[in-house]
Amino acid sequence: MGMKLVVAIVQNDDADELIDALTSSDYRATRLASTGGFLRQGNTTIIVGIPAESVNQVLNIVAGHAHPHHQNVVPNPFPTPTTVTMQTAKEEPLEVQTAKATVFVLDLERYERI
Ligand code: 2BA
Repeated sequence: MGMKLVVAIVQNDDADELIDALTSSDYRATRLASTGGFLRQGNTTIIVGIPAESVNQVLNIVAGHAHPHHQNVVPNPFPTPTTVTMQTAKEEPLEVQTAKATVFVLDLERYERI
């Protein structure tokens, strides 16, 4: 069976626990510092190369060790074109509820440890 690359974007606060859970289940994972395009705040991207039959187990681990994040976004007093669209007419804080994780599953053409 083929290989897959799971790319999971999670909140920074969830990353340690998730990495621990993946490595203790014998998955190799890489943690990348990343920044959300909407909030412009740090998040963590975790990539995991796995056999295709392990995808469901890895997604279950991600779901079990990541949490939705709730936040009120205070409008930027020096808005860029993107943040302008986040503001209401009265510039009230915008309520944002993230998912536990945003996950992409990609076909992996080749996986080697040389
Ligand atoms: P951000 O882009 O900073 O987005 C953080 C949260 O803001 C999102 O949570 C969503 O609740 C809200 N949000 C994002 N874009 C929005 C918009 N145009 N209008 C209203 N609300 C919006 P999540 O959806 O859970 O996403 C969390 C992070 O996952 C994102 O951080 C981004 O870094 C990544 N992400 C989500 N969807 C993605 C995609 N299709 N492609 C690449 N990265 C993605």
